[in-house]
Amino acid sequence: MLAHNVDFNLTRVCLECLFASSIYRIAVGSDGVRISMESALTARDRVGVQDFVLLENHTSEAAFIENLRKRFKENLIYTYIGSVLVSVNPYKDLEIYTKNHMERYRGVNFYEVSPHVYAVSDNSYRSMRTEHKDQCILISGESGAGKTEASKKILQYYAVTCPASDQVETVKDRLLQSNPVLEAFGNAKTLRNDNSSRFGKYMDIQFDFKGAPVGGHILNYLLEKSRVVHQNHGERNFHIFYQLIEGGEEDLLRRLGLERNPQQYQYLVKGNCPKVSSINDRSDWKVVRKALSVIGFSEDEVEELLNIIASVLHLGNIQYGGEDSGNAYITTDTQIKYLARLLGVDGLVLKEALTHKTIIAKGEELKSPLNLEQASSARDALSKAVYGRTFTWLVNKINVSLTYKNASVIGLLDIYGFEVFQHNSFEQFCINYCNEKLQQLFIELTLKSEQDEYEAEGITWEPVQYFNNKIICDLVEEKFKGIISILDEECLRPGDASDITFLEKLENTVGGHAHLTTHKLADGKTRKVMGREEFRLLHYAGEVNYNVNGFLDKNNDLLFRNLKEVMCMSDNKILTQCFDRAELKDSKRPETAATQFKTSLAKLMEILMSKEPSYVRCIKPNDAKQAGRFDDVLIRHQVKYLGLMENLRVRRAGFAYRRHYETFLQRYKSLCPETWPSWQGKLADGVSTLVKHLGYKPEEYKLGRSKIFIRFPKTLFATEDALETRKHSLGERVTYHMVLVD
Ligand code: AD9
Ligand code: MG
Repeated sequence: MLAHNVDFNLTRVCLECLFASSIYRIAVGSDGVRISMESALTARDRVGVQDFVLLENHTSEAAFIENLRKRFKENLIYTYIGSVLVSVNPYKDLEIYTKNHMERYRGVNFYEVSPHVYAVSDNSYRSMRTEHKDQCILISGESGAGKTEASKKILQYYAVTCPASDQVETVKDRLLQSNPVLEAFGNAKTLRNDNSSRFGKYMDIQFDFKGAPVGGHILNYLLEKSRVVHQNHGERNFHIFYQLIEGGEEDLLRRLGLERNPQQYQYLVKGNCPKVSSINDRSDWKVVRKALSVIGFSEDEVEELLNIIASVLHLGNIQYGGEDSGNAYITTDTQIKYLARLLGVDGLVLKEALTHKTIIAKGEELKSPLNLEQASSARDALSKAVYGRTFTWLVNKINVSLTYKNASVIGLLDIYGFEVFQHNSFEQFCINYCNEKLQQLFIELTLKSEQDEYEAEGITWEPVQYFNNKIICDLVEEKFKGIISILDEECLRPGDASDITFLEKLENTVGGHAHLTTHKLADGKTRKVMGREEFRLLHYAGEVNYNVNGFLDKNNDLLFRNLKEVMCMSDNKILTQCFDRAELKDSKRPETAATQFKTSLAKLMEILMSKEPSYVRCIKPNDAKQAGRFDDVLIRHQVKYLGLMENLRVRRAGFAYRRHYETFLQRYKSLCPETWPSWQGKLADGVSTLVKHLGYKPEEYKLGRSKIFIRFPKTLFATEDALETRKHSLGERVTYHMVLVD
């Protein structure tokens, strides 16, 4: 029996026992240990139940949310649905992540301790070790719900509790230090989260036969590159730009030609939000610099990396003028001078490439001038490409330093949650498609593992009905008829293809689909206003209107050939790895962004399917990023789209509780004269004798090969209450003993 909320300094220990849902207060004083017990009912009233399957009214969303609220008030941010961990972001530091806490969860059975992300971590670790099966922990939830924090806590848990050695220490350090680096380059302040991950991340942690972490590997998904050149009001560009400007040493900034004022840079002023109270760019800069050297970046590599970051800022400050002919010319020669030096390219060639485009037609190279608008978007396309590819290079570099090994693995998935904004674009379309895929996986695997257990134990059960969102995944990804195919077709079609023709094609091809509506197809019954440039998808999590503006450009993600050529000529060693000359020779059109994403998601699903999953479902309690605020409407919405009620239904459709015979008998043997003080025969017979004595009706339970399955929580509660009465009659000493052996 382990505890949470334990504070030895205060000499007051509050133990919450999961199984009994009772609170045992133990006062540790100079006179020894005193134990008092709140009644199970009072305790349940105050702190709710630790596992939603124990809720009396399990179909009620209101009861579900009430339970979350009670626990949140008591700073109990974790609750289970069976083995799924639900976590509510406390928006304050809780004293529940100390080394003592880690020790408490180490090697202890999932159900014997209070819900915690460490329990999930430990459970996966032990399953990996004992069952020799690769594991993965899937962390989901909307922006700001606490996914990245949860993934960091899991990583820290392994770093602290797993066996160590000198070589392992290096890997542990690198694994841990990869976080600040990737966050600096891949996270940004958004309206929803001051440290929002703008890329998806899947990280494998590899363990050797002794269970020590010996390596790792990171896969990154769809960085939100558009942020490099544009930020909405109240948002920022990626952290690294501000860190460099605020924290960079004087001579470094001088070398890079940068001023210590973010407002000087066009790419940093769009959101009008250079400073964020919760962020200290200067000290973060130090952390990142240190992390880069721990990971193994040489000074030269860091220099080249920073040259690239500074170049992006200079690119943003390139301005154009228009000739009478309409052709664009560059008015800011200083930027070109800096860029030529930092990128290691010829300034004149770069200047030319930023104002002209070349195309190869019939084997001949044709050059034509760009107008103002075309030149600005060519410049922005270059900035996005340079930043995006450098980010991928960074991930690869970290991977090399983590030395990939063929070992047992625990994978951590921290990927963007479902997003619905006022204005939803291509990025939200991709992110929400990703969430459809994960939901599909979640439903399949949760149901499957449940069914597997019944099968293994020889228990018959009625499969539960659930909404299979495969229909939406197909709508997005099907060959020829799926939205991505239609979008790609428009991207490839020469001539008058535009965002609007894409929308029209959607109407003509999938207009009749139950999960897609457009303005033209809206039947008037729906009250939500829909723009003429929008299509609406009915996702499993709700309706989202997508504005098609920019879909073709973002999907094409094109960079003019001559700009690529300039980058290939760069002296910067990172850029020469990012821009390969072979790309220029390849006449095949590169895959579109959506298709690349679809392919990488399919691979991710394969990886996840091959592992045993655990889930952390994160919930954001309010939009104000404030501690102590529990916003009902917001939470209800998340409970709905995370599919938590469905998850609970699936879990409850079978049997709410299952326990190994031995554990069950040990706990309740005192309730039956034939099993008390000990049972000598077969465990299954002992359990059978015990439950018959307790008056369980046949429909209330089933006996499997090694476990008893109890259908309703109330059966368990009645047994618990009987136990409580019995404990009182036996006296506190026995009670204490029984708590500890549970
Ligand atoms: V996003 O999809 O990347 O925009 P996340 O990753 O879900 O989002 P994140 O983990 O970054 O959210 O959490 C947002 C903020 O909530 C953090 O910066 C912390 O200030 C706060 N947070 C989250 N989890 C915890 C926690 N367990 N304890 C304390 C927390 N604070
Ligand atoms: Mg995050």
